[in-house]
Amino acid sequence: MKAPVRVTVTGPAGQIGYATLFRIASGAMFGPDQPVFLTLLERANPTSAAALKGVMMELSDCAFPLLAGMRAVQDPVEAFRDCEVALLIGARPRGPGMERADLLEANAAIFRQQGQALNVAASRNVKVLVVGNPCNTNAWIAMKNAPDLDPKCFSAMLRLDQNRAMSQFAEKTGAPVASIEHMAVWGNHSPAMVPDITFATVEGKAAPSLVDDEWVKNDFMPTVAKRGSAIIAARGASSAASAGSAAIDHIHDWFCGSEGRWVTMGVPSDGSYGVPEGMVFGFPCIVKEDGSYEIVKGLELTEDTKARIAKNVAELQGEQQAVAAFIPN
Ligand code: NAX
Repeated sequence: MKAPVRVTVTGPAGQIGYATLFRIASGAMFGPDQPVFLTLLERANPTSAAALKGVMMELSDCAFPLLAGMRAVQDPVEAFRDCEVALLIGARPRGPGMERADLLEANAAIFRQQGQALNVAASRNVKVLVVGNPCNTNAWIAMKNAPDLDPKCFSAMLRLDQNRAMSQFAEKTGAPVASIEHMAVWGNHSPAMVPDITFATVEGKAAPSLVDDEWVKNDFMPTVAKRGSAIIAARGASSAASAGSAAIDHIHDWFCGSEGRWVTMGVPSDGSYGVPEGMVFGFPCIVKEDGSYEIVKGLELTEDTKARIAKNVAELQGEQQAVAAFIPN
């Protein structure tokens, strides 16, 4: 039997936590022969603690053969001790009357503390996925506060946006989702994101040849970018199962390799495509079998995509300025 992978999940009592933990423990994230040990970090208040206790009772009741153990920990340093995979889902939601700047600052405080704790305690090869919004900037804050870890340990979740793009395109063309390759989503996990079919293929055929440009600009791109709001309007609650599923996909492919497929990850830029170095940005990536990844390079972007990427860079620079006080010199 392999040694268990040590996974830390924050916000485990929330709705995405609930949609993710059981699938991690069942083997969906690391495969059917890889045990896991779960460490769960919730907010220190009686309601959250009670809800987490219930989640742990249910995890226990599943008798998952791959769940080697679990524990709830309130101190971030202890929670990240030796962890190999960290899912940072817990975040402060926007409350009534809260301005965008207040939201950025409230989350900056959380992700600074968690970055510092990861820096001290996590495995030097830890794979960190930030789901909590604003996820690109939260991942950047955690990364900047963990100077002893390789910046490539940190990522933000844009996989849900890629999955949404693939399924919208599959629906339009009538092709199975599995036949779509090289779908990309560039930028920030915000309505400014850039779903991009330029390089995509469907059953080997060039995607742009299968649909008209007007549909791409006026239907496909806004539908993908605003899907989160459409889910809230329909369900009365934000995406949870699909977000959890995307987190499983993201870590699965980062941990096991993407077998040559493009996967969209929010990762620190290496300066490619005019994105400032270090900015956490959605790029198409290929992950090798050893878990190292590369941004796909040398793509000929359309002028429209370049302009939209520049808009995302400006948006993220604005977010970075708003949280500058949380970044060490
Ligand atoms: P919930 O409010 O249901 O759950 C959040 C949980 O995090 C709560 O249990 C809360 O107590 C806990 N928490 C808050 N601060 C914490 C801290 N400092 N340490 C540990 N736990 C903490 O939200 P949920 O629907 O699960 O969403 C979680 C986050 O994911 C939100 O920020 C949400 O905006 C974001 N999302 C990101 C997506 C993405 O694609 N990147 C898509 C889905 C989702 O919108």
